[in-house]
Amino acid sequence: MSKKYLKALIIAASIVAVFALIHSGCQQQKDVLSGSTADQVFVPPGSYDDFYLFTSGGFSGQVGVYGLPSGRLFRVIPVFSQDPEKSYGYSEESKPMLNTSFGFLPWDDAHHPELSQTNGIPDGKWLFINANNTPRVARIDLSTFTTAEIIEIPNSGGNHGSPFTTENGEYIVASTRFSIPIPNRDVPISSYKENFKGTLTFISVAKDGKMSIAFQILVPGFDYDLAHAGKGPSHGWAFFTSYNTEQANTLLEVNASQNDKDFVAAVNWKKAEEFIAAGNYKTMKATYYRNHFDEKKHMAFSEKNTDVKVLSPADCPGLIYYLPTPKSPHGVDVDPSGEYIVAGGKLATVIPVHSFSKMLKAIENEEFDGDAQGIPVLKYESVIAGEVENCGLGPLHTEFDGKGFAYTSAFISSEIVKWELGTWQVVDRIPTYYSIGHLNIPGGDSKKPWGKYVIALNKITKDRYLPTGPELTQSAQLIDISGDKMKLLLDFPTVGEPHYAQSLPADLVVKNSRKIYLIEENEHPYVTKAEKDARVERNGNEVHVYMTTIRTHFAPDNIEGIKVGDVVYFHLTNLEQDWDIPHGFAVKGARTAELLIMPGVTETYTWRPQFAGIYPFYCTDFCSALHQEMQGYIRVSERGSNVPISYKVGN
Ligand code: CUK
Ligand code: CUA
Repeated sequence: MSKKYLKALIIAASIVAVFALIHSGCQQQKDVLSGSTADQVFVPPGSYDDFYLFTSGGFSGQVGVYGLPSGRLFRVIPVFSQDPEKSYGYSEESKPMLNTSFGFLPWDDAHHPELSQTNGIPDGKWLFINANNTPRVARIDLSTFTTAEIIEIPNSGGNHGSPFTTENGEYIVASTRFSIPIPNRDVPISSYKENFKGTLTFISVAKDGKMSIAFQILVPGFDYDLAHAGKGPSHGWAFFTSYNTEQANTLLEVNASQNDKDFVAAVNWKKAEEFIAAGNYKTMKATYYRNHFDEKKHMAFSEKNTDVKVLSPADCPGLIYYLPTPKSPHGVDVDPSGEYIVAGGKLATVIPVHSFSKMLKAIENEEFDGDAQGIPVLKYESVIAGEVENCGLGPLHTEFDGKGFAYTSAFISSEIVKWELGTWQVVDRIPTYYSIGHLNIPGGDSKKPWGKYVIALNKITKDRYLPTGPELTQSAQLIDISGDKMKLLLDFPTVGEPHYAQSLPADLVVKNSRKIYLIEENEHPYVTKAEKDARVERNGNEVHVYMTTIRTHFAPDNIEGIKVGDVVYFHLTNLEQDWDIPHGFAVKGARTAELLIMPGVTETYTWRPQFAGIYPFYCTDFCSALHQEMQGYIRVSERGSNVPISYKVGN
């Protein structure tokens, strides 16, 4: 046996040994997770997470995915912002997801995750979330934990009260935080009262998830803050809080805090459907985008829409009523029975709870207290079910445990206050660290909460964590609510600012979880389905590289004939058909993020070589014991050189 041969044999044997080791490690871990091996081995604490928690990233524009009760971060889902970790917004395929009527937007501010529901109960299919700054709603597919669709909302100055769902996703609602002229136009800001309006938007969701703007309602120019749809008896209605009924356009902290009561707008969307069917609407010109990701083609497409149906309350009697609500209310939450509508009056000393059945009666008996720009205002005494006293300072948001109790966050007094529906008595309270905004109970805004935990979503963590320079992390706190007394279990930091969160039992999501994309179903126009088809094609100064990846090499991995001035498209197809085996791709000097290509997927990376020379490329995701060997070279020649295109893998 020659020396060379022996060396090769030793290398081969050690590779096999390394694989065997890795494999047995995996097997052991699997056994531990499935509980099939006795006594041994380290079990990471919290391995048995039984809930998913989805938090909004706030100003990061993303969604955080955590396990409960461990509080461990599993994933960050990019939605409204570019994310180099997932090449979202960088790969050619994903860029169209961030198209808007203002062009490509690499960032937004995301506020409220909302799980899709069937019969008023979270079903684990989709997660919706709103972009506040440039008004949009996104739909995330929970089988892949990726953003599947983003729709822009026209005629909106800022989309905050969104994206809350009706019982079966008939609609996702969206309300304008900032009123503006509609249609938007050049007017003096001082003409606010005359020219500025708000809109309440209803987005319909098709069976396959496709979103479209069904209609909008033009409303007085207040600030519409939050929303929730009715359920059970109140199914067919949606509720929106408003502040700044003073219609101030400067120094709102003073000028929008004058009125003792602002409004909850109650909208009868079943009636709205009748008005639409009767043609009682105006079609307004408005430009807005809908972007969706095609799972077979593995790329996003943008479509431009040009008009929207708009209803005016003046032409639609019975469509909308105002419920007077103290004072500059923030959250509005409907209890599991659908009877109680709880508002969080930031500046109020009580939590006002409206009764849906009393509201219907008051409408029938016309118990009005005048109107606001033509919209009937119901009498406070006629609709109020009760007021929760001693509710803490700065009540913001309420969730429900399904056992007759409500939990309200109080920002200023930094606590969660537990109170009883019907008696309106406070029964327990627990401090939060610090300055809680939203809170969440699994299914806590649905018809059937899983009332085991409440999660506090805190704005400020001073002294709670190690300092990290001028900005400290925001945090979540996990609190046990299975007994009479709330018990703090755990604190954990969050990514971005967790305005709201939603959670649900893990099995509702796990059962649909996708492991790979089938290579034979890949319809990407630049797919390479087998290594033998890998190739490089020149077309003028455009070069298309059809490259494949499989453990542990690229094909081709030597490329020559590229010239300065070329635009090189690397279309990488990951041929793996194994769970959790993505490959990465990066080229020296390329002005984009690396790619991370899931099994069976094709992704494209654009490179404009600037200087002649040799350029290495490599896999950026540790994919096997020979990951470090997964590399290649590209030769770049001067502009006008006559080096022909050539490529190869192996000798
Ligand atoms: S908001 Cu942040 S605490 Cu955007 Cu729902 Cu209330
Ligand atoms: Cu492929 Cu590392």
